[in-house]
Amino acid sequence: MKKQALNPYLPSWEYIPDGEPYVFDGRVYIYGSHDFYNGCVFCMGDYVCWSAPVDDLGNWRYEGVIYERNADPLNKEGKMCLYAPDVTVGPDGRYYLYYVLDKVSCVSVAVCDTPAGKYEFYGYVHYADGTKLGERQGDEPQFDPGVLTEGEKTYLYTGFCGRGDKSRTGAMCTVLDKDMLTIIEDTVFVVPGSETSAGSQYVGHAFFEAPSIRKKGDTYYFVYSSEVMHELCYATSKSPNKDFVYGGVIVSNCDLHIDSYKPADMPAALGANNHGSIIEINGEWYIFYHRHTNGTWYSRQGCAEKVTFNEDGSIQQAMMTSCGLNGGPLVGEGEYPAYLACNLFTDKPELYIGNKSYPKIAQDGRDGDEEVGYITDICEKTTMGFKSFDCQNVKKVAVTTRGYGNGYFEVKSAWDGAVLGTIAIDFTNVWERYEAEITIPDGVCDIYLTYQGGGNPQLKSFELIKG
Ligand code: FUB
Repeated sequence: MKKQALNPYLPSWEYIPDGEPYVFDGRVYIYGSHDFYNGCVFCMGDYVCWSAPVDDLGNWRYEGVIYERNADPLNKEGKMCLYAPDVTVGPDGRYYLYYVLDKVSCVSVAVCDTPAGKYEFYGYVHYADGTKLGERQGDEPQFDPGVLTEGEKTYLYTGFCGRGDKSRTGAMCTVLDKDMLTIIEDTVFVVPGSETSAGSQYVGHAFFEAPSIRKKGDTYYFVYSSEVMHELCYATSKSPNKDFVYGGVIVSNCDLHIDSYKPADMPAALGANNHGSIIEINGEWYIFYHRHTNGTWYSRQGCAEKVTFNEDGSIQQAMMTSCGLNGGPLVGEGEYPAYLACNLFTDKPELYIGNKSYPKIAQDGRDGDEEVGYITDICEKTTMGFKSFDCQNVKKVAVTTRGYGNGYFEVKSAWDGAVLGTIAIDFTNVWERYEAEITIPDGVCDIYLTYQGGGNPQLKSFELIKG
């Protein structure tokens, strides 16, 4: 049985940000960092991998740990974190994993014969004389490698440019030999950072981090996180390491700039840093990115949305949804977990996550406990949006809540739309289900719940019930 694909696409207790998707032998593999639920910093875990059949994107399989953090000779004690990796297939047909540890400036490489087997440490990217890239006088520190192999050359894209840091120039590209380690073309800068973007087309969207590269037809798409962090932007070129032209925003993890259902400058989810890439799966293109949970920057989860290319190759910004890889709306019947909320805001929308008392997605237990996520710290006028559902003859809606909440949920099909009905809830220390007769209009429809009342209830799920 095919499962519906959801956002986030992995189980809600898994925290894999910085996702780089690739299709190998009929399966989509996702390579990313590994955050912890309640982690105190980014990337506290070993690299793990998940995969799904290209024609069943709701059916993800855990491939296990593919690389342990202390496998790198520089990190024998495991005190450094494995930051965002990328994978490429070398000219020898083997899979090469590129990454940078959080406290060093060089690029490490590991290798494996299969996409998701046990990767083994292989070496550091270096100049012909053996000096590591990032350690030669004048080198800028290496960060967030993105890789593309063409023939015997591998293009390595790196960089991190904080606002105000004049020591950083922009995103870099360095060409490696067929051994996947030795530099054969020196580093060039391909996209400016905020300190070098003045007067360029990149102003306001200068390179921050998360370089990633894909090729579509004869065009290279350079995907990166911009200086505002929550957005993934792109630039295009006919060449892998020069002449990139700014394209636009592909996705923002707070849906900024999207003006179809809200004002463009209104954040509709809690944003923060972002990292991912585009990929073609079964003839459709998607953007993979991550969202933020638990009121912190350190518990990020992978999401994906379909992307639309215009005739000229430009990309339309994708809206955040609850059903990204599903290829269409979710079935408008049955119980859906609240952690699928793609919109979450109060009457004072916040752009960046971090306010501990703001509503958020959380889970019970500790990292690794397979506890399904829910929304906590709901306060008066909290709105939770779920997109989209194919509804026919829905006559009742139920919610399951717990906690100190004494009020009601308004049910709507637009966050600022007419109230279709209300569901009253009460204080409870266990999950309790409440239902009301509410007709949802037939057709493809979004579900919005707005809480009105006192206290701070938690929402486990909602249910669409046919008449
Ligand atoms: O995951 C750790 C760091 O956060 C990555 O290396 C960056 O791209 C950002 O997502």
